[in-house]
Amino acid sequence: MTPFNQLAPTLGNQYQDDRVLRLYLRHALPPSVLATIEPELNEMGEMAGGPLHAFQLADRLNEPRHTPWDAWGTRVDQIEVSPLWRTAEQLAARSGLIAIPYERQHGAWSRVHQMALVYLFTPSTDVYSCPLAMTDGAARTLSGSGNAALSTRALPHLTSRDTRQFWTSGQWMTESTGGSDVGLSQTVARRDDQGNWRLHGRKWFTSAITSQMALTLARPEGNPTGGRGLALFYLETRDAQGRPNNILVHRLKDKLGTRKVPTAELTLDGTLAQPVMGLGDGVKNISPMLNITRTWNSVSSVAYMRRAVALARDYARKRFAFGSALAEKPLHLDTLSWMQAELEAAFHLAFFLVELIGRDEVGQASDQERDLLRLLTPIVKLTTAKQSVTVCSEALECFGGAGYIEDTGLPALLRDAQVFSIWEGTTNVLALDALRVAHGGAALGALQHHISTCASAVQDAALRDAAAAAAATAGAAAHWLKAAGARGAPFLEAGARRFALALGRSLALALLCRQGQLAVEQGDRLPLAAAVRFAQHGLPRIGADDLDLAASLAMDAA
Ligand code: MFK
Repeated sequence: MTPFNQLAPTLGNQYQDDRVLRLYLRHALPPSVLATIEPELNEMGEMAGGPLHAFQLADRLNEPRHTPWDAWGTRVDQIEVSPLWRTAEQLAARSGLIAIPYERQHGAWSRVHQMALVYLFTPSTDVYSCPLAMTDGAARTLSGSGNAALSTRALPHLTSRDTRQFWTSGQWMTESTGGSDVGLSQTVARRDDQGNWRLHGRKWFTSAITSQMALTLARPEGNPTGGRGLALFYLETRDAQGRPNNILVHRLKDKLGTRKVPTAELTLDGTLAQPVMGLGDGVKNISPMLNITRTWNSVSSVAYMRRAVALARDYARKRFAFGSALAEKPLHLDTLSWMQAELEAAFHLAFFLVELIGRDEVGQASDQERDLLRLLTPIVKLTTAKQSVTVCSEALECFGGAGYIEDTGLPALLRDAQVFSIWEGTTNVLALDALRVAHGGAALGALQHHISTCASAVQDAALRDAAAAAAATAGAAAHWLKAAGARGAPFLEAGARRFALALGRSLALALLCRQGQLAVEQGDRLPLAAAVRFAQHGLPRIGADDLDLAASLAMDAA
């Protein structure tokens, strides 16, 4: 008897096959913009589903290598990245993945143009999106810094399409005193005899160490403690001769996922650096970078969900069990439709954020939109990251045991997705950030207004209940904020995650409903199906807490 071999899942052109992306772009972009960028999307989609995906599978076991010394005892700290990463860097530069929003060929739509390409590129390049995110964040921070000398020096490299000129940037914030509580940083900045600033300290988690420059935080000697006493510094990792800038790489991190990303522990041992924007307020001054990298995180979270669903869907057609293909089994279809609804919701959240950034960058955002952008950056990051872990985990299960086997390439999806909720601000730290923004100003009102506007555009009967549920959930969250605020700070803090998720998921549903209405008018009922499905399972409740009881439960102490 011929032994049975299961057909592996395969991918087609990841732009052509992406109904959600294509429909969104058709509705969101002026037709002339879409016509101009579509060939690039098509080409990226072809690569991502074809040669790049094959390369990724072949490159699976390659990991970055650190060589501290050369044969003759000179400290070199050479880092060799995987062949896939070397190709990804070239492709990213040539495709303008950083350049596009700075060239601004399509005005406010340039961010959508960039992120649509990033969305296609990301799942086939093993988190090369990490250095790209930080590069974009550094470019954005420098271009808004008012520091002409540093901008003139670095921006042409960061935004270059020429692979020989292109630089990436690191974002070196994390120290062992606190990943989230950056104000605890111990790195000191001191002037040398020539009046140059030199940094002394240990950075505990620096991605990606192969970058040519980094933005980092250090405390000028004599400054007060906390985030305000830190200053934002620019450094180049090597001098003109290629020697390390008094940076000692101790080791690369042994991480659960993102295995291709060379993340280092290092000591700054008199590293030459320049202040970017004065000698204080470092946390505030680096926040433009954080907001850009958090947006990349959101888009990457969705991109991973998209890849997980694409593979699981293809497999459902190829895998036969109990007499039929998985694609003919009602329960398997129910699972896939739940995954697709989560993906579509996350997609619209992430691209709504991208649109807001694009408008802000060209000065077209209203005050209300700027408030929304500040509130939604943490909310969209934390919401989509959690969705990505859940959907990638479910996708592995769609393959049964094969999803747990390394050389299928599938486990890496889940391992990588797990980082999205951890780096760039954990769920709880971002929820507290969102809480502070919502508590202090007009942003929550702007969000509720936007959700109501989406809901009121809905006419289809099947969508009306879903849209009303979105508005009601956001209303309940706003009501909770008032009630918990009246009870005191611990009540607010305890509910912050549920509050942020309630807002994120109600906005996602409202956007799905709006998209569903537009599509229904053109005879397409799939976005409507996603909205209805998401409404059935997707809206969290938030109520009054008994904090003492919750604390006892948490610590299992009667
Ligand atoms: C796939 C692509 C993904 C990208 C890959 C990147 C890999 C890189 C790996 C990493 O670098 S991981 C490290 C990331 N670390 C973090 O994200 C830190 C998480 N912690 C926080 O975000 C904390 O909330 C924070 C450090 C900001 C708290 O610090 P502080 O010292 O308590 O600051 P505070 O008081 O919250 O804020 C100081 C000022 O900055 C305030 O303004 P004012 O001085 O005017 O009051 C804040 O409003 C402002 N601020 C803080 N966060 C902001 C912000 N402004 C705008 N946007 C923000 N996000």
